[in-house]
Amino acid sequence: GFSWTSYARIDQIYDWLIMLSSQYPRIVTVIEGGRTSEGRRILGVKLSFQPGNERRGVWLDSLIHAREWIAGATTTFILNELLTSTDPGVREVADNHDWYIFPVINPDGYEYTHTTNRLWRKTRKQYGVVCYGADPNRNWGFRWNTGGSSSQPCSDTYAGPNSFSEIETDTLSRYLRSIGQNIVAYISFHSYSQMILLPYGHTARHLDNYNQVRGIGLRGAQSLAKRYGTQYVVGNVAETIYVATGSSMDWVKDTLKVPVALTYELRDKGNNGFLLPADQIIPSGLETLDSLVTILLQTDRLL
Ligand code: 0X9
Ligand code: ZN
Repeated sequence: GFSWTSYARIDQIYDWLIMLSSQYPRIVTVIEGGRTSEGRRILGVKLSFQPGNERRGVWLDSLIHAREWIAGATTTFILNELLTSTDPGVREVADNHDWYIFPVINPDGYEYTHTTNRLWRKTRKQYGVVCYGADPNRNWGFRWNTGGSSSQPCSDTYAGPNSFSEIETDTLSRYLRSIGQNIVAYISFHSYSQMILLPYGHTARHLDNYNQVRGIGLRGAQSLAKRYGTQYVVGNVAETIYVATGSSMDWVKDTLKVPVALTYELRDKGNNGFLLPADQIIPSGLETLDSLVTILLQTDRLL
């Protein structure tokens, strides 16, 4: 069975998603959101607790960066809570939205971190003789390769030869376009640093509805800290960590005009880094869900 006491492999995660769709046939639908260069599917689920009644959509994704294992485990934890929790806040946000949840959007890279190189970050498409992979969070077509990315194929932040050169980002962006008009919150989970990051990555300027979304993010960070005292910093990508272009969040914010687009950098702050012990999956999941509930209640109020 599936548990949150260890990190699951890609096949276990996909089997679990398929199992959920048979256990909750009226609520859970398995979706193929895209494909990979090694021929895998990018599987996710759509949850609708009011089938037939369209609700505003919330998108969650993780493991665009292969080594950030806590991000995928947190996403599956939250998915499970949305289906099973009896907490009134969780139930309110669960029941009142349609959910698009993709725990592993770089499955080739994720499998490679289990078989060969625990610290692999990128996709697995071959570039030239010796290099593999582009950074799928530098490959999207908004301000592509204009800062904080590399043109060297062996670099960990290789932007790719052109935007959407990766099958993963190309196919997933098409799927996102197809449902985009319904999405009110796009949330991408990464690790590590304990931050809630806001668009954009190319400039430290506070664009679009920055002030509103920052207020929502701060409320989220407050809720998160209440459970165990874990501190998160909230702010624009370029001013809070570094300039970075071609991210999924920035493309979604600009192209789909999603009101709330956020990138979480989950636990920890470098003590374990990407190698976060599995006994932190459940605490990280609980505190992150606390913040997500607050963020979505605030988002609903904003619209
Ligand atoms: O560099 C990244 O892609 C993210 N940090 S990580 O350590 N997980 O690799 C931050 C992404 C920030 N998002 C934008 N550039 N919009
Ligand atoms: Zn990342």
